[in-house]
Amino acid sequence: MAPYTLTYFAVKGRCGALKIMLADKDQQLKENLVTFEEWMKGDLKSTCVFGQLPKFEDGDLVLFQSNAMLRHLGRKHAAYGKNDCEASLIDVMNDGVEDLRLKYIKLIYQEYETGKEAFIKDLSNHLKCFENVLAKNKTGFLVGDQISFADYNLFDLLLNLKVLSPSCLDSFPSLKSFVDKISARPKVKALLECENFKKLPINGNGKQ
Ligand code: GTB
Repeated sequence: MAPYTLTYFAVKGRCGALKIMLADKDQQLKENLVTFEEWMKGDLKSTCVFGQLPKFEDGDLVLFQSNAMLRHLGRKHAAYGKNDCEASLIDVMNDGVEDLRLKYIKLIYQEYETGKEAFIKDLSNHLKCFENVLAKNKTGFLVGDQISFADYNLFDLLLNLKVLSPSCLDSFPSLKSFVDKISARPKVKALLECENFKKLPINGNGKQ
């Protein structure tokens, strides 16, 4: 039996990073796909702490909030640094990824037609911050010398941003190499090439 269960819509959305991390760490995931029709009935929503999905189960432990799920799995699968200071620096990086993801989500769900050009124009300012961190650390990871949940989260977001703006990493060599290296990790590569994963839309409204 898979030790982990994820209940979510049939999109990559807020669970791309989690799926990439679990694949890379050779962990099985059971997925309960929820249709929007089923969600609209409200029964499942009423059981979710914040009225939203994803929901993640690890045995009897039930989690909501995608970043809490990443942290939980980071703790369990050696992807949360080697000591408390590294863990805190990983939190800093993950909060930075979340800030950029929220801007991306706002663009996708609220202002795609009117805001896309301005978003892409401003994107370099955000990417530059991650570029600087990677260039300074030199290990290929955001913090320390081992992969963390913040790396998986940044990687997943960069894949989405490349779909939105294919040239967005062109002036960022460290980010480009970061994406290339994580994409080439054998289990990540296998997931990215797997039809079930590939066919999932990035977002719930068809925009990307
Ligand atoms: N902070 C939370 C987290 O990180 O987990 C945010 C979770 C969240 O935004 N959940 C959205 C949700 O449950 C789904 S992700 N929305 C339903 C509701 O609020 O009632 C975005 C999304 C929206 C729609 C679809 N869709 O239609 O397929 C898929 C994904």
